[in-house]
Amino acid sequence: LDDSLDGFRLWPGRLTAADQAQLRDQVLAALEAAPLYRPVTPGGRPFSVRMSNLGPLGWVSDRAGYRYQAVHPETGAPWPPIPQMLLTLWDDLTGWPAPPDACLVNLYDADARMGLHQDKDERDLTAPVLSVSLGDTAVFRIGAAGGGRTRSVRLASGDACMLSGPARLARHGIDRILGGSSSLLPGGGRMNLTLRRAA
Ligand code: MD3
Ligand code: FE
Repeated sequence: LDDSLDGFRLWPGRLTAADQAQLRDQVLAALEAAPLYRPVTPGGRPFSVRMSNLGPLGWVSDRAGYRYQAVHPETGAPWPPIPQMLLTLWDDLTGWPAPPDACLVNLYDADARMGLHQDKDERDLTAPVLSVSLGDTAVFRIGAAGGGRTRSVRLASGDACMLSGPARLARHGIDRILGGSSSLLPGGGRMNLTLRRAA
């Protein structure tokens, strides 16, 4: 399209079926300690996506705004650790000299969406973001930070994508979930794991 999305890289099928199943099991176990919850926007509107976090810091949204914090907003407990598989994937794909300190877990049912937005709550906006998709395929939309045309990309189970350079501030969102496209997750749906440098 143009060079404003040059830092967008997609690795289709980066995780084997066995790795996807192992990662699913590890994250579902961690969610026992840090349950999925439904955040609200600063305006008070519930997200259609349910969320939790792994790692030293987690992204939260409530009436007070968007921020990173060290504890689960409902239990008050620290977030569980980021699975080693994801830390290794971060090293292998990003080459960034420091590990991620935040992993947002987004869980989409077949009706969930995420509107176009930019990720700007992190301290160092030059650090990449790495996303791993599990379960149902998503129709992902991405466009340049400055606006204009967007393009649609399917994110399927086991895909990884990295946003760096000019793409780090891209506008992006999830238009829809292709319900029933994967049987990886119990009860269906899609899980997205987003690794970041927050602090
Ligand atoms: C492009 N998540 O958590 S993942 C988010 O599928 C988020 O849950 C979506 O947008 C999801 O903020 C999209 C792909 C992704 C993640 C982070 C990005 C794309 C990005 C950061 C900057 C630009
Ligand atoms: Fe985002």
